[in-house]
Amino acid sequence: MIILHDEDTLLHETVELLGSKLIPALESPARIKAIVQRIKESSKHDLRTITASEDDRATAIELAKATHSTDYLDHIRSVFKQWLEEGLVEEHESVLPECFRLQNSANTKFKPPKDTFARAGYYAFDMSTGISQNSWTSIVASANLAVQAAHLLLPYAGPTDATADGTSRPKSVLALCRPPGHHCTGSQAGGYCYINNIALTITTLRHFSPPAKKTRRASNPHFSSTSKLKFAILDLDFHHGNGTQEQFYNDPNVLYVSIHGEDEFPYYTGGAHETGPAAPDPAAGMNVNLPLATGSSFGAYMEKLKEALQTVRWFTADYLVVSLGFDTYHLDPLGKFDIHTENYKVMGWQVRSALTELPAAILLEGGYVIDQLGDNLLNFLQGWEVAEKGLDSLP
Ligand code: Q9C
Ligand code: ZN
Repeated sequence: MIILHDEDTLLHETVELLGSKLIPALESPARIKAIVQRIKESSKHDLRTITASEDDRATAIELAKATHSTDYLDHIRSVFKQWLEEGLVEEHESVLPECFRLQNSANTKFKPPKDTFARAGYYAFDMSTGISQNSWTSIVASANLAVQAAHLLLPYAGPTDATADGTSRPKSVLALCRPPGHHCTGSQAGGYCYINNIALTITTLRHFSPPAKKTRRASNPHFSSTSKLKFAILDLDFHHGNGTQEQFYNDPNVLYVSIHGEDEFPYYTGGAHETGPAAPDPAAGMNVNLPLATGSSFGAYMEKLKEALQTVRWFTADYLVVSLGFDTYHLDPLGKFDIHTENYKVMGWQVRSALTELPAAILLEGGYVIDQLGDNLLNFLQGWEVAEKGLDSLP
C-alpha cells in the first residue's frame, strides 16, 4: 500500500477537557510516530514521507474553501498569534473556547464576536479542539495528505506534468492524516478536527478529474463542478462523522455510510433516522447511519459492516473514501466496542473484498491506544491487500 505521511503533522500539540480534567489531548503526535515506526519495521508498505511545499499548502487551503468558510480558516490560522499578542495565552499554551454560539429568539443570525477571546467559541463546538503555536502547520499538512491521496488515484496526473504518469495509478492509498477531519463543520472545529480531510479528497478528485482539467487551472481553482462523479464514504471511526454527514447531506452524488457508537460523541447526530432530505429530493436516502450499541462484539460489528457494504455496492460509486479510526479497539479510552487487533484483518478484508474495483483513499481519523495503533493498522491493511489481490481467504 502507498502510505502518505508528512512530519509536519507531528507539530500540533494541545490540551482538551476530558471529564472534569484539562489534560494533554489524547489526539497526540505519538499516535503518528507509533504508526510510522511499525510501518517501517514491517517493511511491507510503500511509505512516502512528503513535505507540503508553500504551493501545496496554498492549494490545499483553496480547495478547503469548498467545505469551510474563509473567515473560519482565517480564524484557525491566526487565532493563536492574536491571543499571544493580546496576552491571552502563553507560547506553550493553547487557545480554548469559552462560550459557544447561543441560540436565541432575538438574533436568528450568528456573527463572530468582535472580541478576540470570545471568537474562539464562535468557531468551535467543543473543548477537545485546542489551537497551539504550530497547529495550523499540522492542519494544512494533514489536509495536503488528503489532496495528494486524491492525486494518486486520478486517472492521469493533476496539476503538474512532472507527476503525469497514467500507468502508475494505484488502486488504494492511505494518508496518515493528523489532525483528523470528520467532526469539524463548515465553520466550527470539534472532536480534534479542523479541516474535513474526507471532503477535501472528494473536492480534489472532482476538481482535477480529466474532463474538468482542460478548463481549470490549479492556480485558480473554482468549484462550480458539473462533474457527475459519484463518491461513497465509509466512516469506520468509533464516532459519528457529523462534519462529513453535514457536508454531503444534500448531495445526491455522495453517499455517506457510518458505523459508530450509539449515543456517543458528538451526541447530537448519528441517528438512523438521519437519511438525507425527504424524497423526491435526489439526495434522499444517501445518508446511512448505522449506530451500534456500546459494548458490541466484533460479530455484531460485522453484521453492521455487511449492511454498510451492501449499501455502498448498490450506490455504484466511482471512488471510495474511507474514514478509518482505530478507536473501535476494545482498550480505547474513547471507544466502547469489543474489537481486537486480529479482528482488523477481517475488517480490512471484508471491506475490500466487497468493493475490490473501486479506487480507494483511506484517511486516518481517530484511535488512541498508542502502542496498538500500528499493529491494528497493519492488520487492517493486510486484510485489505489480500482482498485486493483477489485471494479468497486470509493467510
Ligand atoms: N467523553 C475522533 O476520534 N471528546 N474524535 C470526547 C468523550 C472528543 C473524537 C469525550 C472525542 C473526539 C476523530
Ligand atoms: Zn473517533
